[in-house]
Amino acid sequence: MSKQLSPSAQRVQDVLSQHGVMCEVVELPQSTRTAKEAADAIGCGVAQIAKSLVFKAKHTKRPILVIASGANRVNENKVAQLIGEPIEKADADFVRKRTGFAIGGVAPVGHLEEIETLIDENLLGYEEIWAAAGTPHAVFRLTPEQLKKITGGRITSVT
Ligand code: 5CA
Repeated sequence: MSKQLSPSAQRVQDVLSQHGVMCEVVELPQSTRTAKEAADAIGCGVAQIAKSLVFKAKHTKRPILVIASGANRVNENKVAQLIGEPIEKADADFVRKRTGFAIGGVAPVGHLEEIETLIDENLLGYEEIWAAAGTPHAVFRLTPEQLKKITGGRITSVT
């Protein structure tokens, strides 16, 4: 029998189930707070970590989610071009208020509101990727196709 998930991780698990994807959220004793820590805990390459980064659009103040390969640095100018306005880094408070998750555990789904989402095309180069599941100890494995399906994100170059 699997252990009970913490409330945030369970929220992510519920959303995954609602989408009909067979993904299982796992809570690890090790920290998965950063892409590097998650890769070490899982035993995968850091590039296979789908990190969910929240930015804030400068004019409209809306959140923008960029799901990037853990190996990549997001090019903010490119994201700005794609969404049609400049962006800035979101602070911890903004991230929590708009997604419902704390930094280090932001999942690609299960946010408090619908968030425009861009997906790093480099993630499509892997059969299996891993994403955060609501806490800095929770992750789940999925395919790039499943990531596209559950987020409705636009696959594009963000680096
Ligand atoms: N759980 C892992 C992936 S499985 C994870 O969340 N990794 S991450 O890279 O997406 O999350 C860490 C990210 O949070 C950093 O890349 C950074 O963009 C952001 N971050 C870290 N500290 C802060 C901070 N003080 N303010 C705003 N953003 C931050």
